[in-house]
Amino acid sequence: MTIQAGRMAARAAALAGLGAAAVVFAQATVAPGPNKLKFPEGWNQGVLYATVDRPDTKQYREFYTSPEAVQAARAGKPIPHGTVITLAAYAAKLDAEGKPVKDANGRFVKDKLVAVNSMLKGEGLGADIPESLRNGDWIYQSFTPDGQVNDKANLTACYQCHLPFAKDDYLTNLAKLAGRFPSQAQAAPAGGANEVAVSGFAFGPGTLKITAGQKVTWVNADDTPHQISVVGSSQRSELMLKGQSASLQFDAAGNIAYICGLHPTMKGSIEVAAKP
Ligand code: HEC
Ligand SMILES: [Cu+2]
Repeated sequence: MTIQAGRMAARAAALAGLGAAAVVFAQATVAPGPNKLKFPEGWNQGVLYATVDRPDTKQYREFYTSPEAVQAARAGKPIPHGTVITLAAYAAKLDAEGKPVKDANGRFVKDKLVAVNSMLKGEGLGADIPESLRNGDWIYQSFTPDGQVNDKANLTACYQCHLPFAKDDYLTNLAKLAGRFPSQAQAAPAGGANEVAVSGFAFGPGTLKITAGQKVTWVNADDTPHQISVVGSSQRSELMLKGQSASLQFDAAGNIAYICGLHPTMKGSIEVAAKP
């Protein structure tokens, strides 16, 4: 295999891992390397408005932005042009067994900074982005902890993954920026029939048994959004923010494998029995 072919195969594999959404937009790409989003010096002096534990990648993440962006979101106004939002990804501190250590509140403890991922909103910035990937006026960049552009980052994937959040100005956590997240109490799954809890980046139960024609409802208890994406099919649920639920109906008997459209390492299945 030539180097070029090898690279393309690796890229195809990386895209495939993203699930069905990625496949639809696989033609258009965004060139890696430097762009108009420069390293946001002093990013950690902005407003820390959210943190997320990521059991799937054993990371702890912090979201930072400007006070102006927070004010706008709280007032229900559009995020102002010139806003940079930065996601700092840290390795989570691990115990002797390699499991993330938890603090008194049950949250991950941060270890080394591994990446600084930013998005910038600016008048007309989206013009450089292929239309099928465009996230309004936003552009994305990934930096190493020392502030260098990460040339290996798959910037196309940034646009693909954030695209479904278009109605929230492409932010996965606009609700959190606006300070209107549902309380923990509302997020608890009701435990009804054919219900799957999404909690700690896992599906419970991992395998659910239903009868053809029935609906399955997922309830997200995590701080981070999730989405159900059926493997080998275009069937996907709505995005679920914390406390939200989404349903899918399965009409044919068989074994259904599904993943989270945003976190493809999250896997679950449904055994659909034929109607008696
Ligand atoms: C696999 C899907 C996926 C990809 C690829 C992705 N993101 Fe995200 N992004 C998310 C999710 C989900 C969150 C919410 C936090 C979390 O779960 O880690 C998020 C959060 C963010 C945030 C915080 C603001 C917000 O509310 O959304 C920034 C900034 C961000 N991502 C930048 C990037 C950049 C830059 C890239 C590309 C280098 C990228 N993302 C690639 C899914 C993705
Ligand atoms: Cu998920």
